[in-house]
Amino acid sequence: DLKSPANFHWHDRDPGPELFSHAVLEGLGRTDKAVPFRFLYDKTGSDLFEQICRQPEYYITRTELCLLEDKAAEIADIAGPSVRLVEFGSGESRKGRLLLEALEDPAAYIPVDISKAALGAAARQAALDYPGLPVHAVWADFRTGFRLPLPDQGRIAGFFPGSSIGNFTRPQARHFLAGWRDCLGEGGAMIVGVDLIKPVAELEAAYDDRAGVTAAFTLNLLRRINRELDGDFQLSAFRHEAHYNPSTFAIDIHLVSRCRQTVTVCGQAFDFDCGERIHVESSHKYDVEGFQALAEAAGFSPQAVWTDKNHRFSIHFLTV
Ligand code: AVJ
Repeated sequence: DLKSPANFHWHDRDPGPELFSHAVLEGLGRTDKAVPFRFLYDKTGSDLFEQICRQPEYYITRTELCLLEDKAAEIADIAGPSVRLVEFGSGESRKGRLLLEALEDPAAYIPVDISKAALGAAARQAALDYPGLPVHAVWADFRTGFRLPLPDQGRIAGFFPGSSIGNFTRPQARHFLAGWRDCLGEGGAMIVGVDLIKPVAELEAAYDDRAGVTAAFTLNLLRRINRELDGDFQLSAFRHEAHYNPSTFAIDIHLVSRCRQTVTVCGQAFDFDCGERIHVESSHKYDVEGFQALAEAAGFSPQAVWTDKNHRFSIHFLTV
């Protein structure tokens, strides 16, 4: 293992490999086949996701980064001094570090991610670059609750960038926020990046880029099942599909079987009709008022909101 600086701490909350086989066998056994989105993010999946973020059609990452750069001082001003910053889905920690740079005297940085490789590298680098700042890397699935390793001083600000909250349905998002509201306690804050509702063509292009990176990202799930669960998926027999559902305000991503076929995973057989789909991810979109109403239903008060001039993306500052 790499030698770590003294201000670096590692916390292992991984749910473990048994859950992958259980989720896949259970999910493929259903009439509406589905695999939870968290399993898209193995090492290859996380690398592909970083590549998605650089595709011209995928406006989310660059729009949010610009907005953060623009507004970091205002965000830091509302947050106040000595904040303990908890970043959910920290990835390369680019966005968290933007905020850390702006915050007055941050008391701790607590990146949380399900990709062990990305988390380890990014958190260790942050610890090296900010030697006075305690960095607590938490390897966990933030959908499920987990104990936060918290040094005991300062306001807690949860930071949930990238519209990762869009992976949840609206009731799940409310439940997630309500759970953290209780965990943050009085004075706690939540800074949430939320993708905005926009014309369908723009949304669908963002989830089906011309270079095929998003398709490769989705199909990587089958490669992972083949490798880790002794599966025999033929990747060429499935295709990536991303459609906007106007009744749920969500992009729904599926793997679609190109033919009638039987696939084996962990010695169990699963039949697919031609055109039968596996749901792998959804990305819910909000308008500003809709997200504020959801936050209020979860026990937060909306303090401030910023959007870019093209109204593609929003950053909300919520307090307990
Ligand atoms: C990580 C949930 C923010 O929904 O935009 C992007 C995931 N999947 N392209 C999103 C994703 C395919 C992404 N989030």
